[in-house]
Amino acid sequence: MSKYVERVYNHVIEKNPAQPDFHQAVKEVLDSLMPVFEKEPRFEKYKILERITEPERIVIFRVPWVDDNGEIQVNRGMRVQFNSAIGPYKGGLRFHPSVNLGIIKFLGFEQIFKNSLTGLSMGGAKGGSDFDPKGKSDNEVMRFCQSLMTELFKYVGGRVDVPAGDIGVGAREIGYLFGTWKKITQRFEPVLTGKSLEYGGSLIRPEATGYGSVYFAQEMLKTRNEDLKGKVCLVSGSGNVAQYTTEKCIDLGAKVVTLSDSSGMVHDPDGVTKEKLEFVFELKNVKRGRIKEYAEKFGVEYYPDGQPWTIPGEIAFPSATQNEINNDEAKVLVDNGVIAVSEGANMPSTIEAIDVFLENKVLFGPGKAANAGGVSTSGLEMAQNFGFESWNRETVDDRLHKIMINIHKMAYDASKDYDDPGNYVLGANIAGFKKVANAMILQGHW
Ligand code: NDP
Ligand code: 2IT
Repeated sequence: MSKYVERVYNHVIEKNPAQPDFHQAVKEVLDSLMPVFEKEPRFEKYKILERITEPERIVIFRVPWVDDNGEIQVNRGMRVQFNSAIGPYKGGLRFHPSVNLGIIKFLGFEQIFKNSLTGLSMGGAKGGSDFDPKGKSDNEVMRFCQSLMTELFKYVGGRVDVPAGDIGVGAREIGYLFGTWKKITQRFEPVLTGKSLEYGGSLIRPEATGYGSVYFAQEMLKTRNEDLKGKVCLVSGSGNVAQYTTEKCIDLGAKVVTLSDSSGMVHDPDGVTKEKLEFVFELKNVKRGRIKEYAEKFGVEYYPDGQPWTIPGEIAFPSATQNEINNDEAKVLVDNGVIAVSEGANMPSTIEAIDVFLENKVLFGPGKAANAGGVSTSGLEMAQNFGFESWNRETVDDRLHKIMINIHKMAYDASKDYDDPGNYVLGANIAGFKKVANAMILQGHW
C-alpha cells in the first residue's frame, strides 16, 4: 500500500470499529486507487480520501410499529448520505434482520462510485432497517413503512435524496413509503424510484439490475470473442436481481442451472425455462415461499444450505448478498472452468475470492459496474418523472443497454490506462472515483 492509502485506511479502521463490511469495501477501492495518487498528487493535497470515506450525514432513528396481535415492535431505521458531489443522494433501502450501520455504510460507499459510473447525476447513499419482512402480513409491512417514513421524510426529496429498493424492499414497500411521504409533505415528486407504473414508475426498472448484469457479462465476453449462447450459468438468489438475470440469460440462449435463497440451492441440470421462471416469479413475488418448492415442483435436486458455486458452470452471476463467494468457492469455480463472473449483488465476492478470479484471468465484473443497471434505470425513472413523460419499454431498455456498454468501456479504458487491461476492479474504481474527486475539488473544501 502507498503511504497515503495506508494512513487513510488505518484511520478508517480506527474511527469505524466493528464495521468489517465497510472496511472491506473501502480497502477494495483504496487498493485500486494507489496508482492514481502516484500520477495525480493533487488528490492527496485536497485530502480527497479522508473526505470521501467520511459520510456527509448519517441519521439513525427508532421505528416503532404495531403488529397484527396489537403488540408494539421496535426496529432501527437509518440513512447514510455519503456523497453529494455529483448529484442528489441516491441509493436503495434494505430491510433485513442483518442490517447494521457497517453494512449500510459499505453499501453507501459503493454507491458513490457506481452512480458516478452511470454517467447520470446521482450522489451516493444507502439506508435500511433490521426489520424482517419475512412472515409479516401486508398490513404489518404497511404500518412499518409508514412509521419509518414519518421520520425519514425529513431527509429525503426528489432533489435531495431519492431512495429505492434493495434486499427486502420491492414495489410493495416503495408504494407504502411513497404514499406516506406524499401524505406528510403534500407533494408529488420523484422522492423514490422503483415505483409501480400507475404512479410514475418506469418500465424496465424491475428488470434493470438483472438485465444490466447480463449486458455487462456480454461486453466482457466480447473482449474474448465469446458470447452467452449455450453457456451454462450459475445464478444465486431468487429475488429481483436473480429473476431478471435468469430471464435475460434464457433470452440470449444461455442455460441457467441454479437458483438459491437463504435456506438452500436448487440444481436444475436441464436449465430453467421461461415456464419454470414463471413459477419462480409467482413463488417469490406473490406467495413469498421458499426455493425448495421449485425442486419439489420440477423434480430436481435441492441442497439445504447449499450454494451454486459447487456446480460446474461457465458464467457465475452472484445475485443474493455480500460475501457469498469466498476464497475456496472461487477456487472451485475456477477448477470447474468458470470464464466470467458478473456481480449482480453488492460485494458478493470476498477480497480473497476476487484475487483468485483475477490471478486466473477470469473476466470479473465487480458489482459497482456490473449491477449499476438498477440505479441507472432509477435515474431514467427520475428523468421521466421530472419531464412528466413515460417512455416505452424499448426506449428504456435501449438506454439501459447503452449505459451498460458505456460503463464497460469506461472501466476497460481506465484499466488499460493504468497498465492492467481487463482488470475491471481497477478500472471501475478509478473511473468512478475520478469524476467524484474532481467534482469535490471544484466545489471547495467541504
Ligand atoms: P431480494 O430481496 O429481491 O432478493 C434477495 C435474494 O437473496 C433472496 O433470494 C434472498 O433469500 C437472498 N439472500 C438475501 N440475503 C441473504 C443472505 N444473508 N444469505 C443468503 N441469501 C440471501 O433482493 P435483490 O434481488 O434486490 O438484491 C440482491 C442483491 O443485489 C443485493 O446484494 C442487493 O444489494 C443487490 N442489488 C440490488 C439492486 C436492485 O435494484 N434491487 C441493484 C443493485 C444491486 P431469502 O429470500 O431467503 O432471504
Ligand atoms: O444497490 C443498488 O444500486 C440498488 N439497490 C439500487 C439503487 C437505486 O437507487 O435504484
